[in-house]
Amino acid sequence: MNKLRIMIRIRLFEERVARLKIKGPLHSCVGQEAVSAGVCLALDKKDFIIGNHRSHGHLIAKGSDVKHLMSQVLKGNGNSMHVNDPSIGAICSTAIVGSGPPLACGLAFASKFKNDDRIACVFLGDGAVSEGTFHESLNIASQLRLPVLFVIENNKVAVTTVPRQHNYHRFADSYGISNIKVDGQNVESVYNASVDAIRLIHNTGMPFVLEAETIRFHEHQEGAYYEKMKETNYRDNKEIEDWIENRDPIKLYSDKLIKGGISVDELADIYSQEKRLINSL
Ligand SMILES: Cc1ncc(C[n+]2csc(CCOP(=O)(O)OP(=O)(O)O)c2C)c(N)n1
Repeated sequence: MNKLRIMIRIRLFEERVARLKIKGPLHSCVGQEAVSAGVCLALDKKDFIIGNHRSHGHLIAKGSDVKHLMSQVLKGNGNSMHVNDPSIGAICSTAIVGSGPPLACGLAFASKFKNDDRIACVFLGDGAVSEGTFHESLNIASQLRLPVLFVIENNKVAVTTVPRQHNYHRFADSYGISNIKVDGQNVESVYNASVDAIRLIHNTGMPFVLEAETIRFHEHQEGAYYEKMKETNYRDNKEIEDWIENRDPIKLYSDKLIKGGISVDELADIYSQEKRLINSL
C-alpha cells in the first residue's frame, strides 16, 4: 500500500507543479513513479540518494516533506533540477548530465571510510550512460569496492535523442559489477530487485547496477515549446499512448491490489488523502 501511496503522491505533485507554470525548466517524472518508489522504499533512511534534473519523485519516495520540496521548486530558475533534503539523505540533485555518479562514489567512499554502513544510490538517465563520468565511476566503484547503487532509469530517450543501445546494465559486466534489468513499470519488481541489490552491496561491499526500463509520459520538459516536439515524431507517439493506456505503473499496481482483495474504496481513500495533501501545498 505504501508503494501505491508514494506513486500517487509523486503523480499528483508532478501534475500540480506542471499547472503552476513556474519560472525555469520543469522535468516531470510522470510514468516513471515505480522506479522512485521501488528503489527508495528498499533503501534505509540513512542511505544517500543523488538525483538529477528529474528528481521530484526520488525525493518524495525517500520521504522528503512535500512542502519542503515545493518550496524549493517554487524558487524557479532551475531549482526544480537542484532539489535536496539532507534530513532524508538526499544530498543533492545535479542537472549536469552524468555528474551524479562521481558524487555517489565520493559519498560511498566517505561512508566506507567512516564504516557507517550507508549506501549511496544515484539515479541517472540512459543519456547519462553515454558520459565518461558514468564509466569512470563504475571503474572506481569496482576498484575501491564502494557501496554504490547505480540506478539507470531507461526511459529510452535523452531529450529527443533515441539511442541505439538497449541493455545499459551490461556495461557493468566490463567492470566486474553485478547488474540486472527490471520492468520499471512494475513497482514490486523494482522493489524486489532493489532489496536483493542492496543486500548484495552490504554482503560483498561491491557496487551494483540496476537498470529499470520505463517511459516518460510527458515531453522532456513542461511547456509549449517542448510540447511541439511531439509533432516531430522523434519517438513513436502511438507507443507512448499504448504505454499510458496499458503500462501506467499506478494502474498496474492498483489492479494487482484489487485482485489481491483490497477494495476499490480503500484505494480511493488513499487517492483522496494524497490529493488533499498536494492541494494543501
Ligand atoms: C553534460 C550535459 N549535457 C547536456 C545537457 C542538456 N540536457 C539536459 S537533460 C538532457 C537529457 C538527459 O537524458 P537522460 O539522461 O536520458 O535523462 P532523461 O531526461 O531522459 O530523464 C540533456 C542532454 C546537460 N544538462 N548536461
